[in-house]
Amino acid sequence: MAGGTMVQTITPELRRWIVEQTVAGFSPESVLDAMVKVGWRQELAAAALEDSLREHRRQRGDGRGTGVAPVVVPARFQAVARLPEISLSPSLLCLDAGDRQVRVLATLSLPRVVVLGGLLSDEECEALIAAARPRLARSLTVQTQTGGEELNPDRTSNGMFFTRGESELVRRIEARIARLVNWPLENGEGMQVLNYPVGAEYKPHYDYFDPAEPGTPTILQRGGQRLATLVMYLNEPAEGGGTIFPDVGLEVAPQRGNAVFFSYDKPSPITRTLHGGAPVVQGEKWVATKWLREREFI
Ligand code: PD2
Ligand code: ZN
Repeated sequence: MAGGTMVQTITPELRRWIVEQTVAGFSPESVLDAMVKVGWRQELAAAALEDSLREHRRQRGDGRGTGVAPVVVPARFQAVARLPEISLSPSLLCLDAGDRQVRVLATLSLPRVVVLGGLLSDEECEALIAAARPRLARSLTVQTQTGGEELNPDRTSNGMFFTRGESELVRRIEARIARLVNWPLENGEGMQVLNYPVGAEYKPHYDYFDPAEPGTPTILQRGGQRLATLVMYLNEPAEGGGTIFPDVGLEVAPQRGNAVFFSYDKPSPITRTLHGGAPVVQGEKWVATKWLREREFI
């Protein structure tokens, strides 16, 4: 099978193989997985699978009694039609975020990452910390088994959530973000503030909700999948505390007022958006995170 930039064609041999695997009892999902592992682009693999099985059913009559189940493309292979994105033209140097000019410090295409300079002023960073500090509690993460919340040993920070639009400061920052990432303000979760003391970290994880987890359908009722994340640095730890993307060896420095944006068009590791907060070695770290959903987050 072809991989990389080679043209990938659906040969009669491939069709036969797909049908054989399926008749042998392998699920459509495992057949897709096998194809993706040897280099097939997932969209093409899904199309080949669907097409081959449709043709097989047609040849066998109405499809009844052939042992071939209808193909449903798994959620984690389905890319969304539209994503939050930062428009990088006409100038990389200066993005118009409405009430503020923001700089682009670096971009990466896979994973899609944009590092931003000067998204927040020093005063805004201080004000966010001051408003969050009295409301901090040990961070919980969404429990994908049930859709509830739980203490997570991989996340040793303290955190809180602002409600969307809860103060003038929060509204101002939310409007700036919505404009910058071209995404409706209503599709954003309330901003989360995290505080990491010395030794605290956030082990590598994905921010999307795993479609295979039983609690995910419940979580998705509130606005659908997460599609993008914006982590804003509110202070500067004296040592450590970068945001890391282990799949690509990228580390973003936690510089006050700067931010890292990344997006994921499907809930799959294929997006390469595995990321974490490196341990704080000296000092403390404060960040604000904005997650962007498919639809209005209620
Ligand atoms: O604080 C960070 O650098 C960080 C790293 C990974 C934050 C998040 N994830 C998050 O809030 O999702
Ligand atoms: Zn994260």
